Amino acid sequence: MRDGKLSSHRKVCLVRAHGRAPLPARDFNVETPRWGVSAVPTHLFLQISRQARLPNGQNVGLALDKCSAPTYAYAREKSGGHGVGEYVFVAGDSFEGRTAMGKKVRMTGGEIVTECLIRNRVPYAMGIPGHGCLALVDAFARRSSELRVIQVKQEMSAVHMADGYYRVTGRPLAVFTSIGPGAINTAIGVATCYVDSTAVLVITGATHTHMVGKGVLQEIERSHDADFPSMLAPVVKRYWRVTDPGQLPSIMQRSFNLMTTGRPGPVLIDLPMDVQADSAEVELDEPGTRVPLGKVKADQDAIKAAARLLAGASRAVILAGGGVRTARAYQELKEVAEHVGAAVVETMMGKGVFPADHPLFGMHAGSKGTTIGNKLTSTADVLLAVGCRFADETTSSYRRGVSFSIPPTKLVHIDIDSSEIGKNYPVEIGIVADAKSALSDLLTDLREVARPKDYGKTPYFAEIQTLRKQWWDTLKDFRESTRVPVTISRMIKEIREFLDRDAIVVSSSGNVQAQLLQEFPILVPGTNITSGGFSTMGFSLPASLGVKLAMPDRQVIALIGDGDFMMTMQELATAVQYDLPVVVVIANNAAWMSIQDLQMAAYGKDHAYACEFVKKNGEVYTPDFASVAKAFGSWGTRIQKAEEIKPALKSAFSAGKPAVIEVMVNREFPYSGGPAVGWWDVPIPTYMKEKRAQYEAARAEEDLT
Ligand SMILES: Cc1ncc(C[n+]2csc(CCOP(=O)(O)OP(=O)(O)O)c2C)c(N)n1
Ligand SMILES: [Mg+2]
Repeated sequence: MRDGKLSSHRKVCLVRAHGRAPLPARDFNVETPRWGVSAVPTHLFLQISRQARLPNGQNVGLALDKCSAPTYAYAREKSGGHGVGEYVFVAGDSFEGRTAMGKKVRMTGGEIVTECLIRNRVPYAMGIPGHGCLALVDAFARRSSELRVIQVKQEMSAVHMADGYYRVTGRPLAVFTSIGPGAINTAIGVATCYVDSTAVLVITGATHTHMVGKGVLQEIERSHDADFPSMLAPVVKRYWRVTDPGQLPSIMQRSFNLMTTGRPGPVLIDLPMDVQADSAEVELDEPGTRVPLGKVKADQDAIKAAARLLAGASRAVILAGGGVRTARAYQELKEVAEHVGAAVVETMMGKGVFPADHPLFGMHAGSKGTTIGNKLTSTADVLLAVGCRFADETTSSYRRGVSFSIPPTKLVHIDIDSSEIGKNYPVEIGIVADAKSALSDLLTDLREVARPKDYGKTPYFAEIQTLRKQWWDTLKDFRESTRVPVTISRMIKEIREFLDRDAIVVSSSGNVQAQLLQEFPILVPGTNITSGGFSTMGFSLPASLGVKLAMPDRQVIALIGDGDFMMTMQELATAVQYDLPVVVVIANNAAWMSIQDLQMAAYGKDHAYACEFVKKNGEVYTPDFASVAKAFGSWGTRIQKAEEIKPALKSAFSAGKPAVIEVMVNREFPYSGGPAVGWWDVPIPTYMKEKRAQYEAARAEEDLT
């Protein structure tokens, strides 16, 4: 005790249990703990409680609190008759290294980061250790029962995995890396988070503060000393270069506030090796004492005006983006739509915020969208856009009248980020607010200004039903095709029929993603996870692992192209190692087929180049992914016929381990992909004279004011 060491080798972790009332105080003797709290039911722990004595000789009584695993205890100092501090004890650690709220304690940089992660209820840190984060990882090791390290096999995957976890839980995880290449590997993952507005805390190792500029191992110093944060600067909400461990409590607190509030996004803490290992006297605040509460509420006059506009509309459309998902405003969205009889059209990031079997579902607009979506959005009289940024894919590259006609359509744009309002289209009413709060306010005002519309009887409603049917009819050939190998359309039709309503579907760039958007109904809000605006290949597999980590009891399926799979396929090792039984369906066409399809659609059929995987002798090449999967220790099979899909899914979901279904899919254009709708500005080389002239004529119709 005198040297601050606890006598037992077992861990005793006493931390503040958020928001729970403590049980009556009992004494606890920290010198003779017999069980680790996290492993012991609280009532047992109460029985062994005696009295704790701190290094300064003070006695503390402990009040214990029942919580779910890991079980936390609640410690409260009784000095002076009232609780003044809370303590965290870990057997074998020095008290110096543990924290007392409301008191200064000496901790290393690594320990402060670890403590703050635990206090912010971060259960996992994913990453790869290296010499650049040794002291941080050592601090993790001392708290391993409270903060679990997940060993991904490439740092980009760590971010995707954390991202997947965040998207389904709304809770950020931490990613840690060494210095140099390990840190740079995170870039694509971080950019994906930034573009898609998801939160992750990235902590990268960096050159010792006293050696910057010397060119230590993995420092890049030729144009600027130890300047890694500048590489990520455009894709993080904020970064910090820490120079002293004493800065860390404040930085950690600000990083959590920043990444999870407003428009969420990733943040970076660049943590030099010496700062991880050096210590400082720090005082940690009680959790919750510096956390902003509430949502950004809309201007109520603007909401009133929007309600009046919507109530008077006869062709109202709600364009729902990722912001609806971030705010979990599903119910409010549905109620507003039903009150005014508005069609709901979703963006790529918004896919799945509205039940696809609802009669007001207007599907998707844009170049990869649907005919129904484009028709509805381009002919709307009032468009309520919520949590979206009018990206070029959604808007058919802003070509007038293809996906949108603003004006004459009157646009009400709600977004939490004021910079999105007016960026791409002029607004009738621009509202800065959280989507859930604004839609809820709008609903209140709508109820005041108009009775719920009997929308089922309107010609507009009938038109929505006709347009939707027409869209499905155009896909019939593809969806019901008996071709061998199977079309992607047929494959995803079979998959949808097999899956539970609330299965979580993860996808990233490629034909599968585009076709999921066009023809895969998401029935339960929030169950579609996709790399949206950054369209990142390699996202699906690691992101699906993060989803499964968060939702172990749900079906989690990653639908991936072969090219996409090969970018992060090593994470099958992570899936097997951590027993994360996701089902991975690889649509294998031995090509980056979506790009080849684009070459052919934009430039002509004879312009397919550099996309198919062929050997020197012209033979099509593909690895045997089913065998690869088995070699990783997962379940695997290769199929190519439509009727093999459901049985394969059944086996995969009952395999009790990660499973890979390699579906050989049709490579024959146009059966290789989905129909092109809308328009996309793909510049045509001037030497293709005729096509170039058509392209220039179309480009002239782009509304880029
Ligand atoms: C990291 C990354 N590199 C390149 C691209 C450009 N790109 C978009 S889709 C695609 C091909 C995807 O191939 P695959 O996963 O096999 O799906 P397919 O197109 O064959 O359906 C490429 C190269 C991208 N989106 N992301
Ligand atoms: Mg492919």
